[in-house]
Amino acid sequence: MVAGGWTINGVEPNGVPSHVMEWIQHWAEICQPTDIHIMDGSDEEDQMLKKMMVEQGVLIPLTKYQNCYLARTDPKDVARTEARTVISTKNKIDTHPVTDTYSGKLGHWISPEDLDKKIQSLFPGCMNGRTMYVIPFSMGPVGSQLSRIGIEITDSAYVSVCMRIMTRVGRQVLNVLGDSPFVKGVHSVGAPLKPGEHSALWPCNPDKVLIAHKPETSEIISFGSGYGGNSLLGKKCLALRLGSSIARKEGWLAEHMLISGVTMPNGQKKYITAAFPSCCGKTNLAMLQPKLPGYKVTVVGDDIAWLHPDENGQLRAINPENGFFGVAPGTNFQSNPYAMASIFKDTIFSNVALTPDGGVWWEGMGPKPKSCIDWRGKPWRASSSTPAAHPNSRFCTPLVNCPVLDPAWEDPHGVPVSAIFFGGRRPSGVPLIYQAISWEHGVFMGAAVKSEATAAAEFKGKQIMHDPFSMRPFFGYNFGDYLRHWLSIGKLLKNPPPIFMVNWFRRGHDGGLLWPGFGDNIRVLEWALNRSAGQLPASGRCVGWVPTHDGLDIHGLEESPDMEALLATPTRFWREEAAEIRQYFKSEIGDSLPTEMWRQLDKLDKRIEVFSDYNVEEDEYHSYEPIG
Ligand code: GTP
Ligand code: SPV
Ligand code: MN
Repeated sequence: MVAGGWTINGVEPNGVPSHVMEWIQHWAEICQPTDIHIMDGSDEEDQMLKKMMVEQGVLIPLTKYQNCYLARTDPKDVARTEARTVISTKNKIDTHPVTDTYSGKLGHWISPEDLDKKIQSLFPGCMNGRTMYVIPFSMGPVGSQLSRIGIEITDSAYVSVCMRIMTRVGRQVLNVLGDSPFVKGVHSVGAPLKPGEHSALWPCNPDKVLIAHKPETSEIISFGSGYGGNSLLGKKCLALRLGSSIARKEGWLAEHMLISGVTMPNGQKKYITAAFPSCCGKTNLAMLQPKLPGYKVTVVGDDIAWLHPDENGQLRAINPENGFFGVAPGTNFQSNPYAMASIFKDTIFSNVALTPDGGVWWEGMGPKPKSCIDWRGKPWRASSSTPAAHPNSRFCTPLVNCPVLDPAWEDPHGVPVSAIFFGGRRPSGVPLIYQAISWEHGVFMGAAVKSEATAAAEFKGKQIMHDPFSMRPFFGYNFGDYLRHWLSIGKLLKNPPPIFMVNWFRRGHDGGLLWPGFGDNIRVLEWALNRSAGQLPASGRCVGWVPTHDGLDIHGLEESPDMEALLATPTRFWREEAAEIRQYFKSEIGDSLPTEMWRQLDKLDKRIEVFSDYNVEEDEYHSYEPIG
């Protein structure tokens, strides 16, 4: 009934392993919550928590839909806070590839001593006046060899109900855990209450945010933010930051990737994975409705992939998650019909607009409502100059809602991977698609990914930033070692999957997008899968293999795309790009960079000169003016 004086759900915590109880008690003594609730994951519990939050005004029921709610965050707590996200290792070099000219761009390091000091200054009494929820969760199917168990302590009921969507939560997880170790996650919104004091609708502590990871002890400490990526600790914190570090030790990969099945008109099915930076199209590609006849795409995951080489040298992927935490703006019945078919039941929306009929709206969803309540809770009119929904507003939806969920989405052994994609938002210079010449070249391509900044993290403007492997915000260890690990995984694979780079975001002279994107991206996947099967010729260029001028099926497109502009590899652009990558490698990765990456860069330099007659589009680069 009690743990160190705390009532637990008012009942005996039967079946909670003693090492878990000791850990809960340890943190309860520090955080001083009013009471403790160990989540059982049941529907009744879910409804109880939602009802409570509705009464408190934290959740707004969306009467137009079934079991859907809206949460509005504090305007200062709308995205991941990369500058306050840290990795703590004994030695700095285990976190960040360069220590002498440390920039923190590839992982913010903090010493264990300094982290302890911060924790001691932030956590004592931080849950005063609040309930401490204890969430046992499994990343990956409960009981699978490839899954990992974590327990999150949090003082946010919102986090508890979202974790139940995004992960597998409940007593069955504790049963599987037994007396084994688990990943320990501690989260507080950092807003204790004095007796009689009322909580803000979205309690948080933006000035004191800290998202810390201790890979050496499998611990996560998160303070001050309730935003998804900062507070749902199974997702980026466990599945990517700690996950990548665990994966390195155990010989697999934890990646910021979607996983999808593509069934071709001949009935053959291939699985692909794709890494695009945050807010660059994973959810959309993962469940695309193909605009080419005879194709079908089914989704295994839209954000995170755990990739294991199996005993036959085949790369296999599982999605450790149980839900979608997807970007709302831009989602509509044309761009992503299967997302639209998924999100109007059992969903928690954050920072979207509320329509008068109890529904939601966001920019790019469809016709503007005449009026609504915007994401800040203020009246909004179609003539308003500010967006009604925050650009990083999201839907949090169970995977099982998706009508094109792949039948193997919970296969404990994972699905076989036939092709790997990288991509980003590149307004100029980077072709719609190209193929790496080798696994090593593909690893280089991943290392050199750049993309326009988006609203998913707190950055200003549309600067083009390095985001290697789309993992810059999520590396759990030294990026040089990460590259070495990728190179070594290639050696374990019998037929390493071909690696491609895609770019849906190239712009023409008028500043408009050259490629329709979304469902038409199947045309690009088709080319890649035919290349993987060795069934298509391609044109060798400086970047790698590029489709021949008629290589892509563009029949049936409303407007004929300018394929020459989409596939051009302007020499001048690539000279500057290669020089810039060299500079980046030198300053940000330094001596940690595997020599193979320098070799790949030298080869790129050579190819740029050999293929320099492909410079017809040279002035494209200079005429581009970023729009918006
Ligand atoms: P995270 O959840 O942040 O990791 O993002 P994500 O990679 O899953 O991005 P998502 O698919 O949610 O897309 C983000 C934004 O890009 C949305 O506004 C989409 O409408 C837009 N987008 C996605 N695919 C395409 C595309 O093919 N073309 C264009 N023009 N926009 C796209
Ligand atoms: C991303 O930013 O890449 C996301 C959203 O997928 S979050 O989980 O908040 O990181
Ligand atoms: Mn993501």
